[in-house]
Amino acid sequence: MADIPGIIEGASEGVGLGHQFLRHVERCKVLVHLIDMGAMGDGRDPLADFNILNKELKKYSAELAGKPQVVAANKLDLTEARERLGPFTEALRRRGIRVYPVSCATGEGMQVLMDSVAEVLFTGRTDKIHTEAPAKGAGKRSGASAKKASATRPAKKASTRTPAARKPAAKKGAAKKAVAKKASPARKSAAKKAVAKKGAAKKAVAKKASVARKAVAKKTVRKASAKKSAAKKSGGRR
Ligand SMILES: Nc1nc2c(ncn2[C@@H]2O[C@H](COP(=O)(O)OP(=O)(O)OP(=O)(O)O)[C@@H](O)[C@H]2O)c(=O)[nH]1
Ligand SMILES: [Mg+2]
Repeated sequence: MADIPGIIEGASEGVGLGHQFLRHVERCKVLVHLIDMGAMGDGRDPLADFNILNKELKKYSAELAGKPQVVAANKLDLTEARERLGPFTEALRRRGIRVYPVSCATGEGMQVLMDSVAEVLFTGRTDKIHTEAPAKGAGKRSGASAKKASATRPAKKASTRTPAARKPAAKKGAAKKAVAKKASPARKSAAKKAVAKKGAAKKAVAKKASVARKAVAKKTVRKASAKKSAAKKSGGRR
């Protein structure tokens, strides 16, 4: 843990202590900005202080400026500090940054602040230090809540199971049936032809068989009559 002096405008150009002391926090995982809400005079304003702080931080190191930041609005025991809290909190809320109101003098808000710092430090989760910033052109719905809503929306894959998505499949089935219907008369006539062919062939075979049978019968009749006449001839000689 490192406590460093407040950064003032022009620190990157060497104003005041400069910004080289920032190297002491390069190994820190989380940055806690202690904003003086009661600072008076010289046009001091908490939001302006916060903006200068981040501008100088970025000028020193983008990596350092990209670390999780916890913003504590201090000196809330002072009336003027309390008056500034509303606009400051709202301005940062619009940027998706949560403000922790505290008073180092009274200890007010200190536990909540420390819990959030601990969560970022030990788990890496930053949800507690962010607010639901309004999404660009999304009306009243905030960015984070819009994200949540999209997370609850069913996945594309699931949407294909809706009745509307099922319609094309039903159409496909109907089309298949229509094709089958169209094809069936042709198929039927072909089958009829095949049956007729089979019948004709059977008839032809039967005809051949009957002709052959008749010929055999004729032959036997002829043979029998020849035998008879031969017997007659031999009987007359005796
Ligand atoms: N009323 C009030 N005064 C406070 C509070 N916290 C700090 N102070 C006073 O603010 C002045 C500055 O306090 P420091 O702790 O030196 O502030 P700092 O941010 O460390 O300042 P630098 O290290 O110079 O950047 C001191 O007089 C403190 O007593 C607070 O919560 N309420
Ligand atoms: Mg100090």
